[in-house]
Amino acid sequence: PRSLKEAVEQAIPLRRHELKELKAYSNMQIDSITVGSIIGGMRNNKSMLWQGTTLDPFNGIKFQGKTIQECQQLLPCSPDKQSKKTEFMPESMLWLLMTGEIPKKEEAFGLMHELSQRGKTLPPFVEHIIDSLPRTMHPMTQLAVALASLNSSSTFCKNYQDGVIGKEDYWHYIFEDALNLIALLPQLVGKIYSNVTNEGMPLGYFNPDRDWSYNIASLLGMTYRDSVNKRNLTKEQCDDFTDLVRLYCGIHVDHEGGNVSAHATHLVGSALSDPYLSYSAGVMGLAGPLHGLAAQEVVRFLVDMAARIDSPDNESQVSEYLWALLNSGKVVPGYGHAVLRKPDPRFDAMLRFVEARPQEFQGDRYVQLMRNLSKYAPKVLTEHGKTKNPFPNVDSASGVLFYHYGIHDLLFVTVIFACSRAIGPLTQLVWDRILGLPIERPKSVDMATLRRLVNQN
Ligand code: AMX
Repeated sequence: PRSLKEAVEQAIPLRRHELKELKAYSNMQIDSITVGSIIGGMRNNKSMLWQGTTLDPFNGIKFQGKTIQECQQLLPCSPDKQSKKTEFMPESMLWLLMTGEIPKKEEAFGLMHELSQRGKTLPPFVEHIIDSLPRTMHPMTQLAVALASLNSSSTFCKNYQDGVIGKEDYWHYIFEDALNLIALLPQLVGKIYSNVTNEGMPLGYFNPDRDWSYNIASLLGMTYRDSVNKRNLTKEQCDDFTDLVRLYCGIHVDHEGGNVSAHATHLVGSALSDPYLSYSAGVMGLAGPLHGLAAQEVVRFLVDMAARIDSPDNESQVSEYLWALLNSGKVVPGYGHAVLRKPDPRFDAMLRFVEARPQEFQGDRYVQLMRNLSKYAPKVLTEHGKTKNPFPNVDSASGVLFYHYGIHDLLFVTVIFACSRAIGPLTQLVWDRILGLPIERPKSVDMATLRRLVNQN
């Protein structure tokens, strides 16, 4: 079977040719910029090239033109899931995003083995750095520090400094670094998690024969065979947890290019900072409460609300809680979106995971509350009248499912998000260099200029 790199190489001539054709139209206007966009977070500006995913306000995300459900039907699952086809491997999604093609089963398995070989051991200096960080430091900060420190092992950085590579070839080294970074995430996350929650004692083992998500689950201590399994989960629950990681990490990879983590990675990478530095910047952005940290905030909010209401079915108490939150000037975490105007299909995919396991989740009042909230909260938010989208977003469901299986350190939910989000922006970074995209440098204007432009019109 082809390696991922061979498949990317096959895809290059066509894409480079398409870009060359587009360059002929460089002066053609396709969009206009409004004052509202300049002072309103650049909403709706079409100003970035992004290949892997597109986002429609009403239909949500498509991965190389495929919906989540199509991906679930088409993308290969891990080798241990062949009899019971469930969640696809994020490795298969990485292949799809990088190449635009659905990988053959053997190609996806080959990539799985390649990643586990690349990610078997954490460089000792990185372990050392993580060990030296205060255990109370937010795990997202620890992850960003660890990723940035890996810059000293960047093959791109080394070869660029040695002056031995030409622009056309940058991508080979960016590809190497990107794959190594993705491969090391299970070990990085496991190390940080065991430091934060288990006094540095490992909670599980890295199994080089298993897939990337299995190793994330294992190092979080949640697999039956390779982990400490402190919570005494049954084998079925452990397997379900691994499937949850596969599903979650498979669909959180990317959300077109303008979101903070993707855009930050792309922007920093445009200065030819290597993938470790670039994605470290992406992780810093993901750690904001209006972006990825909402995943953690949602669980806090559900746990707090559940303690103050009689039952998850009590709509009037839930609404009262939401109004108190809104009246205190806070946002309802897990609701609203900068682009989407319908419930997030990724939220629906997480709900389908719950619905496929009724016995497991029927007694969990937080999960019940999460489901009911998706019916109650849109009414309150609509009446409140501010948000353009009163529906649940991706972060509404995910954290509470991890919480269900025993990830009670809420700060960690966003770190699992960061594992997944590496895949989309790093894929784009490889393509940025294949296509030779330049350093990003939008023009800013001051208020006086803006006022002058307004008066001229
Ligand atoms: N609760 C209360 N108010 C909300 C709201 C929510 N969930 N979502 C939006 N609003 C408010 C905004 O704060 C804004 O108020 P303002 O005019 O006083 O500043 C107004 O509604 C209009 O905002 P908008 O155009 O609908 O949204 P936006 O593009 O400015 O922001 C987002 C989008 C996601 C930051 C916002 O909906 C929000 O803060 N949601 C809660 C946090 C959250 O769930 N974030 C995760 C998003 C997904 C992700 O990136 N992981």
